[in-house]
Amino acid sequence: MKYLKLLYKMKKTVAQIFVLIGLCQLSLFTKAQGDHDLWLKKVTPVSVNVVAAKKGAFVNVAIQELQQNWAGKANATVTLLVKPDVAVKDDGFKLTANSIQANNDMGILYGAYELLRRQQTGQLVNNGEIVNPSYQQRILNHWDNLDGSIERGYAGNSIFWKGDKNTTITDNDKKLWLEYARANASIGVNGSVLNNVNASPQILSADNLQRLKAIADVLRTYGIKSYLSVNFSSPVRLGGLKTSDPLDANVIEWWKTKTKEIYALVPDFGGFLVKANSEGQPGPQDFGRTHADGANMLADIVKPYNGLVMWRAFVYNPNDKDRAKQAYNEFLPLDGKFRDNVIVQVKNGPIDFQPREPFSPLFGAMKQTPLMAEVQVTQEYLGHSEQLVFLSSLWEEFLKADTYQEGKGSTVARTTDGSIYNQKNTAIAGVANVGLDSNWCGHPFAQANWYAFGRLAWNNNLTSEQIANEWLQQTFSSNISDKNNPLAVSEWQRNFLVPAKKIMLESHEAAVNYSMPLGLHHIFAGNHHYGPGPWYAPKNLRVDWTPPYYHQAAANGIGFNRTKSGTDAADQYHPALAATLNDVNTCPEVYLLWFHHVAWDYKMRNGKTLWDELCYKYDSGVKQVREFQKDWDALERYVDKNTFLEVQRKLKRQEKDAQVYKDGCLLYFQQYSKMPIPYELERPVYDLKYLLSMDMLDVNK
Ligand code: GCW
Repeated sequence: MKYLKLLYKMKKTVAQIFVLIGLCQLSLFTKAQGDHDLWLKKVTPVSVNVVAAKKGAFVNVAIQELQQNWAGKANATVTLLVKPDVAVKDDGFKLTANSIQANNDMGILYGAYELLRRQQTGQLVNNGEIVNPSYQQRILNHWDNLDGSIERGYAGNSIFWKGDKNTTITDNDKKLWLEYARANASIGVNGSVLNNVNASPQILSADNLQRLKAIADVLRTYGIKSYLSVNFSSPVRLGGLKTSDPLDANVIEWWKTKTKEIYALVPDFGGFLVKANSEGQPGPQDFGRTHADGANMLADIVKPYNGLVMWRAFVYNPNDKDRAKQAYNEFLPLDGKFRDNVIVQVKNGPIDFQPREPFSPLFGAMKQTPLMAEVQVTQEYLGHSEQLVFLSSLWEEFLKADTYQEGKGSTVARTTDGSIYNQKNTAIAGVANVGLDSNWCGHPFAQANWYAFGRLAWNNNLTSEQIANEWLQQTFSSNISDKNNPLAVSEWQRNFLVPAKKIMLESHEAAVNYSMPLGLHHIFAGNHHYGPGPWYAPKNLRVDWTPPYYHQAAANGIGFNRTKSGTDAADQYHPALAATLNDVNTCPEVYLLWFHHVAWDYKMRNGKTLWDELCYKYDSGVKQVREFQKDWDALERYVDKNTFLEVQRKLKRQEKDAQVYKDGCLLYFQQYSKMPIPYELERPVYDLKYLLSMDMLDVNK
């Protein structure tokens, strides 16, 4: 019944939406949009005949997409069939070169995007190929504030919220939301949390819920569910109650009424995301209750509506000896205590989206509670939207990391996607990098991170190379001189695709090298996290917000001792892995200073001292960026002028940034190592004194 009503509502909006879709496609012709159209470049379509027995809303969108973007055989007939197939899971589908079969309408639309992607990237379709999603919910988390600003957003203000103007909804807003939804659907993203996890209680005000409805009505066109982050003390701060204790009857009643109000406006509302008792946010612990008490209270309330509660495990308090241990310590004892519509959202690493972290030990360890990984698409710690860093490599490394929890091969991917544990709900989240900038993400290559998140959420087995290949081809192939000429195509692949892909695939390691190699972490400049700040330690700041807490540099060496003789964090991993990590001789060197405090003259496996190796790593990071600059310049004739110049300019800045990192970190650490920078390496170009007082965010602009 509820579903029927929803369908009715959808039909009502379908007409409006089609006008909008038309508008948004038209604008591609009327306005030079630069790279606003992302990887969905407008093509001159080849004619195609699409046949569908039943035409639901998403099937109609699929037909339109196929007709407008077909790049397969001319005059082919494509059949769309909604018919269950045992091998097809959720909104997956079965493909041939000219048919799509799926369990539901949405599967047909995903199938259409896949078929088009194969055509544009020259990948063959195997007859009867089954393409299933790894996770049921593939969600972008927007850290958008109601005033329009975005926490850790580097691409302009929010596309959803506008401060005072939150109540006016323009055609332009709707057009943008629709384009956003289409881009997401094309890569398989099916959910958006519309506001910051540091949530204002006002998000649940009547006005803002009207706006939620307006957004949800548009996003639904492409199968995107809307979710909200909520503030745990909303009953007090918005509702005027005396307490927000999750076990208090009035509090429960308040949430029930609010939830009812939301579902009356948005019948397919996805549910709540909660950051509780973390970084000053309120939570159930304020009332002596547990995270499970808080999550379960909300879960019971959204359950009748099929809603989900995503409860974040990003918790740490200033008094504990090791921040890296805290999420595990707090959440593991709660395993099995959550309702079945709660899913615990865990950041990929135990600390905080660092350039490189080992995976959080919660993955695989919580066996009776579904966990959803949270990765950060926005580049808080990886150069904002100034630096070219392809994050797919980081996420691939994370998803493929072995937890050993159920024997060898228990990768993070498999512990979260239902292939090892029998989770009822599976999901993954990415902190969005989308804003009002005309190219959405700030840096042209930051679009690739949005793309990669969606693709990995759909298929956690993809390689970064495959993803880079796809993205580059869809984004830049309009510059092939003649697409029908195989020679021109292979020339483009050789001279553009291969070198551009190389830059992307090396970019993450380069960033690690010039910022935080060998397991160093969180040695950023304070607050904005752009640039180095190993020295940053204001007297009044809690120590776990200062870099010296993390690098522990001293005369006797550098690194955080998390072994048995230190904080013992390594023992939070499965014994098979803990043994490897605990032993300095077997610990992977990429995590050396994460787990060990090591003497400056410690011998690395290549025979160099730790100090020399550190110098080499920083130096190689700088050199890699210089190579990217050269490689990029050679691609000029294959890229439109604006994009070419913008990337060129940003790479120039990235090179200066890398130099600042290298000089800042090495000169600062040298005060403790008292060893020379190997003479064969280039000398620092900055003075430490200058670097201590400069702000890289301003200086290298
Ligand atoms: O990475 C840190 C950020 C905060 C963020 C927090 C979190 C939304 O510096 O800006 O707050 O993590 O994930 O909750």
